[in-house]
Amino acid sequence: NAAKPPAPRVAVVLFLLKDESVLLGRRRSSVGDSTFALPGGHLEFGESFEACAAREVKEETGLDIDNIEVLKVTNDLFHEGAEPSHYIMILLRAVLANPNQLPENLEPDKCDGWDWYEWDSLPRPLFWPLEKLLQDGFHPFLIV
Ligand code: 8DG
Ligand code: MG
Ligand code: MG
Repeated sequence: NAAKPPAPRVAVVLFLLKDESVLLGRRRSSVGDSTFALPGGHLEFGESFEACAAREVKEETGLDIDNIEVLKVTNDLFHEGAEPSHYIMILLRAVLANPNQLPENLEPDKCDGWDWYEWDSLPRPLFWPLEKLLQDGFHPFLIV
């Protein structure tokens, strides 16, 4: 059997908004290691974008979300891992179902910990696809 040729994958990435802040965690990964990134992960077979965002943020932080909306799609190539990877990125936003719920670091092998960061003073370095979106003027709070 020949090895499967590489194929694009679908990633679902969430801007979880609270007041003027977004939830970010520092990645532990061969791709984007030590950079600040959004919660998210891979779309599973048969899953909606909204269900995937809710599942990934629950698995990674324990948080429950509401008002889930798709904002944008990007197409990104990553060259920094052992093998190149290609992602179709679905960007969503949501708010906390319960504003008093606190994030937990449920996958400490993949993240140093989650916290809220004000949009106007985000930590650096950001994971580069996120930095690229910001450079392009993307603003998750202002989209109607
Ligand atoms: P899974 O096994 O739980 O499905 O996947 P994961 O381990 O949670 O995957 P991930 O690396 O968190 O997300 C999948 C891909 O999404 C990642 O390799 C690259 C892409 N991605 C971006 N920007 C961001 C971002 O800000 N956060 C996250 N988590 N992924 C992002 O391009
Ligand atoms: Mg995940
Ligand atoms: Mg993830």
